[in-house]
Amino acid sequence: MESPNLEYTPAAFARQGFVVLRGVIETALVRTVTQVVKDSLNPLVGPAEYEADVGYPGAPASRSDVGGTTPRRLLHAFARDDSFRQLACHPRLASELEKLLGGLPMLSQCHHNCVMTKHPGFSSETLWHQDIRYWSFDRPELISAWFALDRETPENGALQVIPGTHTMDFDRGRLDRDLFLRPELPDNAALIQQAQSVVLNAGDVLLFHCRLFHAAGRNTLNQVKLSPVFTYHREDNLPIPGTRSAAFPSIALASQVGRDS
Ligand SMILES: O=C(O)CCC(=O)C(=O)O
Repeated sequence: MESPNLEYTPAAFARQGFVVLRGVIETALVRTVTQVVKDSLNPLVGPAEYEADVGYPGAPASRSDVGGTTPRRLLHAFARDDSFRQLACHPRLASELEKLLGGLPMLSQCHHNCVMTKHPGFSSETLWHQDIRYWSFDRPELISAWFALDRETPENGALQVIPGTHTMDFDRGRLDRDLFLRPELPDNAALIQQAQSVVLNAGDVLLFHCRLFHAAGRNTLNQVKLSPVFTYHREDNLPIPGTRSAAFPSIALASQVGRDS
């Protein structure tokens, strides 16, 4: 796996399905969010999802097993604290999203809207998938923002991506029961060979398309990795009524400008 070309341009996003905005989140905000997350882990402030709940490779088999209460995601991040709202509605991010989506960005409170907490010892592996597989919108045109609060590398389970897969069509047979890529199929194996690990530093933001295949390994280091993640759609790309994607209202980023200043 090589390091990707991380230069940011809208053309690079259209081609690769991801880009990294380098160093856009101020150090003070990174520190504040990190502290809020750490305070929310011990004691745990719910709602949270546990490693044992997802059943991914490497996860404890149940909540009563050793490591079974390891949190995997702190849910409903946007409503938790002003610092998350500052992160999710960061003006630089808002302006880049507006360019990439081609219109006013809205934050979905139904998807991601969480802090991924990858703990040493009990974190699990996430297999190759497209986020859109369980989401229901008018069009599959959403972008997620993955915020690095510290360095993210393959050793602590950084995200891996397969460039260009957001524009490809996949027959149902290439995916397993849970809509993960079947790595044993030669076509899929060839695609996975092209994967890149996205190395991030504190303050970087990875933007990736909801159809981009991505995966992540376990955290093999001795420090927890904390990564807030939010998802955005254009104001005219709406969740389908009655689906999980419509369970909570989306937030217009423009409505949040200046709110915390
Ligand atoms: O294991 C990870 O950090 C990746 C999580 C992920 O890709 C997802 O939740 O969609």
